[in-house]
Amino acid sequence: KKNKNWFHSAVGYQIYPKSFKDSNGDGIGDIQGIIEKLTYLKKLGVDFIWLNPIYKSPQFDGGYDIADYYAIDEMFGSLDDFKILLTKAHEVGIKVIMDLVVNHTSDQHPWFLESKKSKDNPYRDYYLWQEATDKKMPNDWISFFGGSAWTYDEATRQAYFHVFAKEQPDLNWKNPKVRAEIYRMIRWWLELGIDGFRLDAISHIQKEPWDFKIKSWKGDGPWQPFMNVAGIEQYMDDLKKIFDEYGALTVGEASGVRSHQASSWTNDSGYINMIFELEHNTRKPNSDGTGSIYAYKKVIMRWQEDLQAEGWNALYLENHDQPRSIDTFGDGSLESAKALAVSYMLLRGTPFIYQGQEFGMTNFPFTDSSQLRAEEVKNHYQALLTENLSADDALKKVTAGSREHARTPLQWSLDENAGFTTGQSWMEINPNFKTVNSENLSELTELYQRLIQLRHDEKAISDGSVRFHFARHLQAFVYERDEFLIMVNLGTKKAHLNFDTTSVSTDRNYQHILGSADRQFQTKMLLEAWEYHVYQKI
Ligand code: ISL
Ligand code: CA
Repeated sequence: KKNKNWFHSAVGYQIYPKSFKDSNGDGIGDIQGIIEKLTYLKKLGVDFIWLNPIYKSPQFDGGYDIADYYAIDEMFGSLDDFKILLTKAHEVGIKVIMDLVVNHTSDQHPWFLESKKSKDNPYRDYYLWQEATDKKMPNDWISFFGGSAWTYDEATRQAYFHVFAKEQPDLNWKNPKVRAEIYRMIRWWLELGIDGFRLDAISHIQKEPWDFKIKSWKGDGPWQPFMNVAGIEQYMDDLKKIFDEYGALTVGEASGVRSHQASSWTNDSGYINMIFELEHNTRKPNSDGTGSIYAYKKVIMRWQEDLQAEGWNALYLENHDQPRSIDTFGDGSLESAKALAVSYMLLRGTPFIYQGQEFGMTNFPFTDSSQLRAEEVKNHYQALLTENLSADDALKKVTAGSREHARTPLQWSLDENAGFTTGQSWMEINPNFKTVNSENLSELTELYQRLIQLRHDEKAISDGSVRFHFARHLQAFVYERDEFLIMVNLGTKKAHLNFDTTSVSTDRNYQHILGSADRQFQTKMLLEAWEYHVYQKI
């Protein structure tokens, strides 16, 4: 009988299919490309892959604008290709989870095309329409991508609601027909044999009444009317029942679910298995796009502690919405990438590796706006130009901290086009691929392999407790997982650590499991830039 908590020792790998591997030379990554790389993934040791959306989509927002929930977009292949991927992945023991995007659809989805037709169309209430004029929207709420959360429709003289782009109208979850459609679709994919879902923007499906007044325009303030709003429980309960029926693996992207609330979302009776915190990267980026290690560390510690008694974290450094961690939290060096890997891979939770992170892919050196691909980034750039910023300054501003950095094609090898495609890549390949590629920087990959192995083999790492030390140190990240002691210097300044001041029992023997240098444990440690160690008490 399979262990319900198998994911405690598992590691996930996130694939952004468009940029993973192109199999047919059209310059766009595809399902057959993923199939080609299954041996690579198996060798890395990951237990499951999460695919960013591959459904039929106009691709206004990287596939997060779905026009048909039951079809694979042609650019990625066919449903048959997908079935082959499932079979072959399962053959080598890799599970497959898909993105579940049900807060909104594309404005090209047949439901919305119908809905737009008239006020009495049977699909009108699939979306959120309200009386408006071209000058006055139903309220002053704003969207995540900037501007009003409403778009006025001249033909029917009403406006529809969208928390993201106007090309992504929000579904009306209050409508039981909508829920029935979504639940049917979820079952359909689970019946097909997928192993679970990453729940996109799930905390936004419930909204406050339209007359709700936004109390603060700072921080998360503007999003309060649609972030984890009371009433979401009934929908999450429905979803949980379906997931449980199939034993589906579920990871929630649920911004607005605070660390102290996340345990009830992810404990044994919670809606989902695990949750991504979105705080470590939305908080604080410095003006040059780099992040602050201390802010990162504090967020991680709080989430670890708040979910310690019950609940489960999904751990990650990178995803398709964030720049590359080697440049945000590291200093671009291989050493920094290694230290970062050790800092999070052994925490309590299920770690995810984002494609290319395992061999140190970096941010892209943007020089021209023609290199931009994401529509909302292009729009932002145009808006800055109209505000009289120079082209250079506008480009700098929109690319600092931009998700575009994560979406450049994977750098497999020294071959032409980095081995990603034999054709013209849909997005420019990072010119550093001759040094940064999966063959050249296997040293970092080997470290990931060892860390994955530790998660698989050691009960203390998969299920043990976590305890932090030197909590107020600005850059040293030190924690115990039962008999394991992990210490990482996440910075270039030397870090002095005196373990006599901690509860770490220094009279025990420590075996050096891995490290950036060969160094025995001492009660006083001096860690050089990016130095890391893992010790095990014997
Ligand atoms: O923006 C947020 C918080 O500041 C998040 O709440 C938001 O839910 C998150 O950015 C959503 O991201 C996901 O959904 C988007 C898509 O563009 C992203 O790529 C995806 O990860 C819309 O579907
Ligand atoms: Ca292709």
